Amino acid sequence: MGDGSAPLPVPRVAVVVFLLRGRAVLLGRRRRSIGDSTFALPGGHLEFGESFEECAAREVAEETGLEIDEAQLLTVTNNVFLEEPKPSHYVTVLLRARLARPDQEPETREPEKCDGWGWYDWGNLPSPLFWPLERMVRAGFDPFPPQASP
Ligand code: 8DG
Ligand code: MG
Ligand code: MG
Repeated sequence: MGDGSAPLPVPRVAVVVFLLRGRAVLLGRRRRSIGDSTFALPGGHLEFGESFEECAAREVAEETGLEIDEAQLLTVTNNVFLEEPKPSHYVTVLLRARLARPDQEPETREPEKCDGWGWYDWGNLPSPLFWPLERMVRAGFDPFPPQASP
């Protein structure tokens, strides 16, 4: 800029993960200015040079201590948060993954950012959901792989 004014805001890339266990997903109650006290997926900002899968594994490990496996790209959403004190815009990349070790339990590694993690049945999700997730659920989005026919 060079004129002393604040830099113009730009869109950022977020990577978030539907971590699946049976018919449940991992959600945590946010402690952030954006979406405070709503239930959201683990995830965060894509760092320079990372693949989506690397970012997913890093963010899940940083936030929950869990190791993920079989990460797969699902979809991307455009999320504009204009009502926030600091307006922001995220292009959010969503992946699904499984636990590398199915007996592993989540830890609250960033208690200043999240109250704690829990497994929630897809048919009985907690409320309120973080609105980008709420919007996907309302639209009928299903993060589970198609069932193999018997
Ligand atoms: P970092 O410093 O660890 O990189 O970031 P973070 O503190 O973990 O960021 P975050 O807020 O958890 O995630 C970045 C953005 O991703 C968030 O502000 C908005 C967007 N986002 C969605 N949906 C979801 C979601 O379900 N969970 C999370 N965590 N972020 C989401 O659009
Ligand atoms: Mg993070
Ligand atoms: Mg996060």
